Amino acid sequence: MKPLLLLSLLISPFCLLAQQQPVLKIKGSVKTELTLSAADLQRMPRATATIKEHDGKDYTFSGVPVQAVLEAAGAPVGKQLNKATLNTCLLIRCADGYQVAYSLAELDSSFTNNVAIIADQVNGQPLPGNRGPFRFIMPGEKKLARSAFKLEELIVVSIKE
Ligand SMILES: Nc1nc2c(c(=O)[nH]1)N[C@H]1C(S)=C(S)[C@@H](COP(=O)(O)O)O[C@H]1N2
Ligand SMILES: [Mo]
Repeated sequence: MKPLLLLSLLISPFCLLAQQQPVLKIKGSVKTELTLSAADLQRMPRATATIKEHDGKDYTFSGVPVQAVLEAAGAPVGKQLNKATLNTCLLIRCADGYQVAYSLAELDSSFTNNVAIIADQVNGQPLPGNRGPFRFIMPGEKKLARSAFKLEELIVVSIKE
């Protein structure tokens, strides 16, 4: 076999790995860990959320309600968020190392009218590369700091002192 052919055969699995589609992982204290691709998110329930960015303009994001993702993973939602489970938190980890936390009650429609979403579009377009492919959008906050972009992992953590 020619050395060049042999080399390309050897490295092709690694090229395939490098080309893999971006995914969002939901892990930690869940019944079922999930790895969601952009296509998976398109098939789930959808919602919109509008936030004002630092340029002072409103931007309407669309994506999947965070609660729907948590429910799909078997994390406590709705009536399951009770005295026994209200210490459950969501840690968000981003590709640039940024991390922020919410308590699950902040993300649940039985506690708040602010519907947080995993956004994959803004004003009808895919998120720009330096902000995508997925961004956590939390409407109704005075600061944008918890609307984390470049999402990689949502980790459900039950905290107790
Ligand atoms: N992944 C990631 N998301 C992030 C940040 C970050 O550094 N990394 N910064 C946060 C902060 S502090 C703000 S104010 C908003 C808006 O960031 P911008 O000022 O770059 O528009 O994004 C939030 N999301
Ligand atoms: Mo910020």
